[in-house]
Amino acid sequence: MTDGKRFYITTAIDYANGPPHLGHALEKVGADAMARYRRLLGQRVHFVMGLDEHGQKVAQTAAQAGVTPQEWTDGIAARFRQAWAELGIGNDDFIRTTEPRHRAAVEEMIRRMQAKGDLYRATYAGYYCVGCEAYKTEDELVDGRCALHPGREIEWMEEEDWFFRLSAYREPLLALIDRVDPPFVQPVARRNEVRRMVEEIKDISVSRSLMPWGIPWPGDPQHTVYVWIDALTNYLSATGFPDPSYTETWPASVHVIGKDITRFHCVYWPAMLMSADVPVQESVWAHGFMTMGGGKISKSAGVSFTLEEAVERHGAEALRFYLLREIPWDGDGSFSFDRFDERYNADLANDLGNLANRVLSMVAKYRDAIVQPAARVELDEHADAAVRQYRAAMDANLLHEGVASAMRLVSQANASVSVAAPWKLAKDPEQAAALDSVLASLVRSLAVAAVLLSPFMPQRMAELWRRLGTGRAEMPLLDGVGAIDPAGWAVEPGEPLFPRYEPAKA
Ligand code: ME8
Repeated sequence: MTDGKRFYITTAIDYANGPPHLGHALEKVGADAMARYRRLLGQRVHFVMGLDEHGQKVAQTAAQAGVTPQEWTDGIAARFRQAWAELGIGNDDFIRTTEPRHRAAVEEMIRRMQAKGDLYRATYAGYYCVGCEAYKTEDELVDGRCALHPGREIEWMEEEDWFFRLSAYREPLLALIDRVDPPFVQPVARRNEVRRMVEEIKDISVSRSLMPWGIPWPGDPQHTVYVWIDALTNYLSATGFPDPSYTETWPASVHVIGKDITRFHCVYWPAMLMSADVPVQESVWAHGFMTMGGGKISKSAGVSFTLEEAVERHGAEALRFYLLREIPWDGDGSFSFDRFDERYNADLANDLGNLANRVLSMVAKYRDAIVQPAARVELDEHADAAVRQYRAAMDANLLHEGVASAMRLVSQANASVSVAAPWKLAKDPEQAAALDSVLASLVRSLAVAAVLLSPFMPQRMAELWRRLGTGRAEMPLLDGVGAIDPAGWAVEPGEPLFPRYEPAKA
């Protein structure tokens, strides 16, 4: 990321063949937390999400529903937008691959790749998995089916297509993948896998004949553009490409995607960009997979609950918190309602919620709700250390460690309440200054925690910030957190921030 340039962050654009599920949600809230963290650093952020609407899988689903593909995707797009709004995702744009601005960008990419001499006609004969929307080789099949979509029949395809001379980019791709600073493939643990993909690189078919639901191939309308070539270009269309102003946003700082689609983002996409003489994205962050009961969460796996149900359990903000605290952002994890309930009560209702409640009530009771000027105590040092640990974790995109460092501060604050016993200090007039210090350090720790947790729970933390009575509507940037001084704040105790969850008795 260069100074002055926007921090441009994107997520994968989900297939429009079904409504959003919890696996999609994990990716979107993670990317949203990354975007919000960058804003906390004072960077100019541009955050784009969207929907992958073309291709055989979507066309088949629409046909089964008895509607046109466009009618189908219009309905699905509305559901996706609504789900992301309910989860408090602060994206700046939402791009649909059926939009004219996207088609113009795809056509320009094809034109440039063609001008480079990288596109040629040849016959493709091989397997195609509609679930992956990808070509498969014989040795990728398990019992004659796609390993990721065993419920689907694999298709045999034989047709004359347009091919992309991907193999010509082997050396520059290897150099890109081996780059140390900044690493292109992140987390770095995924680098070798991608390197092997590049070592075995072959030219790929990039058009489909007889597949009407897609962007017509420029100059050869019998063909449509292969859906992955179409979809990947969304990152560029959202910047206004080919209008020259696209360089105000492009290259992307990071594409946030799942580990199942690294081949497309770390091999095909940079090669397409090189071919089109467009700068390559700066990095790819490939998060892991969330499972439920050991199984994959996706439409094809037949999930047993909806995203709405997960949101309803304890609210959208608690779901964001749970997903990003529980599932390492650089690896895999599992979702369970039992664990969600446990985390909600332990971390949010007890640790954070009770802390806020107790501290605000004590300031109200002992100091007429006004925080007094006071000397720093040990808890203030813990708060400063938490900010440093948080920053190191978040700079490395380790969101789960970022949340954990904020929650450690919350535990330290709770421990300091038990040790200092403000209710005893309040009885002794000689301890007035000590009581002021304890209360001020607790309020300050809450303020620091509110800022650190704001990328994870933006609305609840804004509410906590308001109740701290800071006198300023906006939270400070991360750099200003160390200087937070709560003297003079007029706190407002109120309803619990996170009411305790009591499961209905059977
Ligand atoms: O792959 N856990 O769409 P998609 C974590 N349209 N992440 C998950 C997940 C899970 N259980 N299930 C899915 C596509 N994802 C293409 C992308 S981008 C130009 C085109 C993630 O709907 C998945 O890894 O199958 C991907 O990043 C995103 O959700 C969309 O998956």
